This record gives sequence, C-alpha cells and structure tokens, in this order.
Amino acid sequence: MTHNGTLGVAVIGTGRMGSDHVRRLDEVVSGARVSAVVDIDAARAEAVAARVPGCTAWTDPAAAMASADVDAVLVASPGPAHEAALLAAFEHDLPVLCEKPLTPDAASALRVVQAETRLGHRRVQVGFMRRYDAEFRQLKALLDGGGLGRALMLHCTHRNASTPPGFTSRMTINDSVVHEIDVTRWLLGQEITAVTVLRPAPSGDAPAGLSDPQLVLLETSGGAVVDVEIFVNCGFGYQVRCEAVGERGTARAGDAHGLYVNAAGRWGGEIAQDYVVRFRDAYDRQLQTWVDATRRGETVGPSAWDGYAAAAVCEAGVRAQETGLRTPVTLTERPGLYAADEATAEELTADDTKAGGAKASGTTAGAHHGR
Ligand code: ISE
Repeated sequence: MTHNGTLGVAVIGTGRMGSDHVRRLDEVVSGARVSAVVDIDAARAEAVAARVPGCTAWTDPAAAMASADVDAVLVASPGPAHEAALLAAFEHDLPVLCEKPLTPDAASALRVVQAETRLGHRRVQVGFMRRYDAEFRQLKALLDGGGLGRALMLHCTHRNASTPPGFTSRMTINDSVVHEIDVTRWLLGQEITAVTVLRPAPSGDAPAGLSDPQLVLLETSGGAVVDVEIFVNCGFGYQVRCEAVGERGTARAGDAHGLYVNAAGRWGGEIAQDYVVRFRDAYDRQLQTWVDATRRGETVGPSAWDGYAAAAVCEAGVRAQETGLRTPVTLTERPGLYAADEATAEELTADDTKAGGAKASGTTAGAHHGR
C-alpha cells in the first residue's frame, strides 16, 4: 500500500546510519518519503523530523508502525532493538529494510526467521550493502559466469581508520567481519562451515584490550577457504578489498580510488575515511532497490535467512576468537520460504557485467506478494 504511489517510510533509529538514510530517502531515492522517525531520544527524533516536510516524530516503534501514514519500515536502531522492531513490523505486515546485523545472535535471528515463515511471505531485506556495490556486483557476475573457473579462495582485507569508543573484539566479528561472512555466502553461493581466528600481537595504536588486527579463516561447504584481515585501527583510512582466486584467474574488488593524480613527483589518489563515504553508491542503490521492489509488492535482496546464517557464523567466530580453536558452524534446516533461488534473488544487470556500472537499478527479482 502506498499513498498516491509514494511509499511512506518510518525510519527507526536516528543515529549515524538512521539519519543518513533519512537524508537519502529525502534527497536521493525516488518513490518514497520519510513519513515518521522513531528514536528513544524524543528530542533527537523531533529534530530530525523537523527537517522533513510532513514527517512525525515518535519514541515507540510499534506506535509509529500503527500510523496510517506508514507503508514500510527502515530499521537502523542498535542491533539489540531489531528483533522487537521486526516482530512489530510483522504484526502490521509491513515490508522492512533492516540494517545489519539482523539481530545480535543466532537464537534471536532464528526467531525472526520463524516469525516471517509463519507470516507466509518474505517481508525483510537485510542491509548487507556490499551486494549493491558496483565492483562487488561485477565480481559476482564474473564468478557466476564462470569467467574465473571454480572459485578456490577469497583473500579479503577490511580496514577501518579507527574505532569509536567502546568497540570490542567481539564487535570486530559481529559488526565488521559480518560483511565478509555475507559476501562469502553471496559470492560463492555456499554456506560457511567453520571459523578460525588468529590474533597477532596487537598494534600499538589499538585501544587497550582490543585484538587488532586479526586474521579470520572461513571454510565453506564447497571446499573454498577465505582469509579476512580485519584491522579496525589501521589509521590511514577505510579500505575493503576482496580478491577471488579461481581455477582460471583472479579478480579483485575494492581498488577504486576515484581520481588518480600524477603531480609534484608523486602518483596516487585519496582513500575514503569511512564506510558511509566508500559505500555511498551501494547504500543509495540498496535503498532504491528496496523502495522499487516494495512498491511492486516484492521482497528482494539479502533475506532474514541470510541474516540468521550470518549471525550463526558470527557466533562461531566469537567462540573461535575466544578459544583459539577451529569452530564448526551449525545451521538449522532452511525453511521453504527461503529456497536457495529466492534467498539470493539478485538479478545482475548488464551494468554489473561490465566495468563502471554504478547506477541504481530496480530490476532485481524476488518473492512476490501483495498487501
Ligand atoms: C560498521 O558497523 C560497518 O558496518 C562498516 O561497514 C564496517 O566497516 C565497520 O567495521 C563496522 O563497525
């Protein structure tokens, strides 16, 4: 249901990502408007709402969702608040774009999967935005097209300039490596079966008590091995790379440096300082895809099952980090609602198979349902 064809979206959580999504819905994405914002901090919700014409401010997500003005929900509150927001959205049968993580642990993620299964149709898209990054999509198209032969390994680098106060070693898995966990499942179309974490002597720049950097090894159901360097206080900027090694070649996403300048006896370009900048196009494309699909009555992209699988791998990852042992991952049986073709339903477009295709696309396929 939409109002005059425009999707009224309630944005829950107005922190860094939430307020960036409000701006994106207001200024970048077509076919949607922010009709409500929710934050436990009433003053902050009101300040954000005041900047958007016709937007109301709330402190209770369920109350906002009951408003006639709300057709869909974007969840960008802290992870522990996601489960309640998702279950409330299911009560109103509202489509949801939920920021990662789906929920902070496998048991709560499974409760979300079970609730959506009872609903009988997919309503959740999880915000694994790398699936909407132009280079990652090109890499996916190359692998799917057999251009590299069978994928044998992925070498991943995930570096942040610095961490906010309170960032813990567990968060390096749950907040950061969760992206490589999703990318591995998506690029290879395989489940992750075991996790090992190696912790070198920490950098002198790492906050006390934080293991940084770390090397995370993922093993997959198809026999591939993935190594992830996670280094969240590297100091120089934000850098995410993924190199696929196949039987017949290799390809690497993440080297785009924008303008490349030769001047004053030096060569080079700039490095983005954080993910909001580095993945701006991916966030735009993700949100436009969600709005377009929702207006068509469809749910596409990373599913609640993908969110659950990532949470289960993260849980094993944290155990591996704490014990130093190779830790197997156990998944429950995949409900029929998330049949393999629907769970990864991403129709790659012609743009994705050639260099430089970064424009937003609403041509993804997925589960169809009406409201
Ligand atoms: C953050 O929450 C993100 O999602 C970023 O993409 C990641 O690079 C960062 O490490 C996380 O803290």
